[in-house]
Amino acid sequence: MELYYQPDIERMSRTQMRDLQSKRLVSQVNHVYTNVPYYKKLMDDKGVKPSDIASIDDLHKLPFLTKEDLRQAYPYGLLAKPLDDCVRIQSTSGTTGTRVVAFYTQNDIELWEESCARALTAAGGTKSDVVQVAYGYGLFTGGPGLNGGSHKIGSLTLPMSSGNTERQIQFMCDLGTTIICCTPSYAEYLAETIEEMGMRDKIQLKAGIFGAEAWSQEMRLRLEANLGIKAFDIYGLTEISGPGVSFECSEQTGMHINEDHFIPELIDPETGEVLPMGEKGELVFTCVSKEAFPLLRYRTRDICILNQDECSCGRTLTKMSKILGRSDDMLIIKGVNVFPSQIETVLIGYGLSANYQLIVDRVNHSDTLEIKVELTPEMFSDTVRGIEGKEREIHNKIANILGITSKVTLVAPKSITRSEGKAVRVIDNRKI
Ligand code: DLL
Repeated sequence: MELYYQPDIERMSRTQMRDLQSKRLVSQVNHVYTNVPYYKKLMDDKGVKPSDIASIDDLHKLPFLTKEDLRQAYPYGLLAKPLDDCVRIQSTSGTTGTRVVAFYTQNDIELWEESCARALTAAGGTKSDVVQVAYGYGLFTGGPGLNGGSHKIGSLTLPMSSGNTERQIQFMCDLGTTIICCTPSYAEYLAETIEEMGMRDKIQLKAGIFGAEAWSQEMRLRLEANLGIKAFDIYGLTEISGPGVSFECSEQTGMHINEDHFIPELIDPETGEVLPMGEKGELVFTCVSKEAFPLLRYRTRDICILNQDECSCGRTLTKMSKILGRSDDMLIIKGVNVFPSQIETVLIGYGLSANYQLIVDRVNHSDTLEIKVELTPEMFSDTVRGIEGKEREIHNKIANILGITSKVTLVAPKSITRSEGKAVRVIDNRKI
C-alpha cells in the first residue's frame, strides 16, 4: 500500500525545521517587500527593512496583518504575483461584512493540496480508500481542498459537495465510502439521517475529517460512536490557503501544523506580545512558501494553545489545540466572557444534541441569553422526567460555570434549521 506523506519534512528535527523556515522566511520577506507596495509601506512605517530579517528569531519584528488590511487592500492590494500567473481564487462570504479573496498560482494549489493530502494520510487514507467530500465546493475552500488532497493520495474521490443528504447516504452505501469529509455539524445530521433511513449496517466508513467550525471532544465521541469511525479535526482558513493548515493524527491530541509552509506564533490578543509554548493566545501565521497571496504575521483571531510535545505518530510538527474560541467573536454577556463551546460542553454533558442556538438580546439595558437546544429523539419521547425540570437543571449548571443566568428552551428534534455548511450557533440581536 502506498502512503502519501513526507517523513523527511513531517518528521525532521526542530533544528532542521527552524533552518528550513528561516531560509524560506528570508526569501519570502524579500519577495513581499519587492512586490507588494501595501506591505512595503507597513514595513517602512514600522522602520523594518528586509535585511533586518535574518532568521525566524526576527519574525517578531515584522508588522501584523489583520482582516482590516485585507478589507483595505481588496481586491488586488496584497497580490504578490502578476495576475497572469494566478490560476484560481477562493473566497469567504464573510459574516461580518469582510469578504476575503485569496489568489493562487499553480504552485500554491499544489502546496495546498499537499497539505490536505498529509491530513488525509494522517487519518489513515491511502489509494485504496473511497473519499466522500461533502464540504461545499465553489468559492468555499473546503470542497476543492480536500478534493485535491484526495486526488494526490490516489483515493477514489466523490465530489459530492454539501446537501442532498439522502443522496449522500445512498452513494456512501453503494460505493462503499470509507472516509467522509464535512463539517462536524453536517456529520451529526448525516448520522441522524443514516439512523432514520435504517442504513447504519450498510455504511463502511472508517474515518471522518471534520473542520471549518469549532466542535467539542464530547461531539467527537458521539460522532465516533454513531458513525463507527475515528473522527479527525482539520483546521484552516481561506486567507492562509484553506483546510490543511493543520490536521490531527491518530493520537488525536491536537493538530499538527504544516509549518514548513505556515509558521505559527501565539500572541496576546490585547498587547500583541508573543507568548511561549503552552500558553493560550491568538494564533498568527506567516506563509513562507506561497507565491500569490503570502500573508505575513496574519492574525487569525482564533484562540488556541501550541505545543511541541513528542507525538506517538512520530511527526515533529508543532501541534495546536482545538480552537478554544475567537478573540473577536467571544460573547460578552452581562460583562462575562462566554465561549459558545463552553455551553456546548454542558449541553452535550446532559446527553442533548449538538444542535443548539444561542440568542443574545438586550432588554431594559440588560443582556439576556436564550439557549435553544434540541432534544434527542429518545429524550423527546421520554415524558417521565419532565422537560421543565431538565431546563432548570441546565440553567443552574450554566449559571454555576459561567456565572450568568439564561433561559434554556428544550425544543423538538429537528426544529432548529439545519445548515449544509457551518452551523449558525449565535444570533446576537444586540448588534442589529
Ligand atoms: O473554514 C477552511 C476549512 C474548510 C477548514 C474545511 C477545515 C475544513 P474559512 O471559511 O476561511 O475557512 O474559515 C476559517 O473557520 O479562522 C476558524 O475560526 C474556523 N475554523 C476552521 N477550521 C476549524 C476547526 C475554512 N477545525 C475559520 N475548528 C477559522 C474550529 C475552525 N474552527
